[in-house]
Amino acid sequence: KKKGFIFDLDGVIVDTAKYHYLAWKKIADSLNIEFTHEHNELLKGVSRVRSLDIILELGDVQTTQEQKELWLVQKNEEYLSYLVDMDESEILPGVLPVLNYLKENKQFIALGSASKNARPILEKTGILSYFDAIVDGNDVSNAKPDPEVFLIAAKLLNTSPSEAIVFEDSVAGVQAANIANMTSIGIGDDTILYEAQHNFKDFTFIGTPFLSELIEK
Ligand code: B16
Ligand code: MG
Repeated sequence: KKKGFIFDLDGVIVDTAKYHYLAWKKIADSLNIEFTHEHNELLKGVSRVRSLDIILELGDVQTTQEQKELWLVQKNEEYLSYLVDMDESEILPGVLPVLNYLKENKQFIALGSASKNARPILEKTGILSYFDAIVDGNDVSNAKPDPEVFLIAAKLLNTSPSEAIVFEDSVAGVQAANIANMTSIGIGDDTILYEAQHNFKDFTFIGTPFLSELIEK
């Protein structure tokens, strides 16, 4: 059988959250807003624009649209500077074997990410060619938990939502997959991602029997 496997990017394929954090931290520091790693959890899977709003809310800062645009550009430039040296060593453990298994078994593979920088990250890490479709922050207007990103991905893969499987590390992403009527697989802490149908701490815990069962189901 041919299923559609949809991967989130940050927190699933690569740990870019640490770079997002450093870049936002610079903006927050300049505004004297306290911004911790715990606060950073609130930004996972959330769009760039919404992330800035969350940080400004933390500091109770009100500002103009023009100023926000400047900070958004500044943040992204800082973020991109951390991606310059990115290579395949940043792919999270267990991801490549799963991608290879799915390819060998002729499954469809898509990316479903909120990031507008998804394509260069896939290129730099050398895995762009695995993906039959890429849906990212440039293609969607509604953020997760809205299922838009995954529905577009399934459509591009020519699979119905019930034949699609989503790997997600964020609560909003798991909810989006569930709303879309797709199989949701949480990657990370199962006490946080308890809404997912299946959960694994990371991809090294996903064996081929589990994958073949998903394919045959
Ligand atoms: P960018 P994902 C998301 O990626 C990140 O989790 C989130 O923290 C970030 O704000 C968002 O991408 C937008 O990223 O600024 O590069 O457009 O988890 O949906 O792959
Ligand atoms: Mg994510």
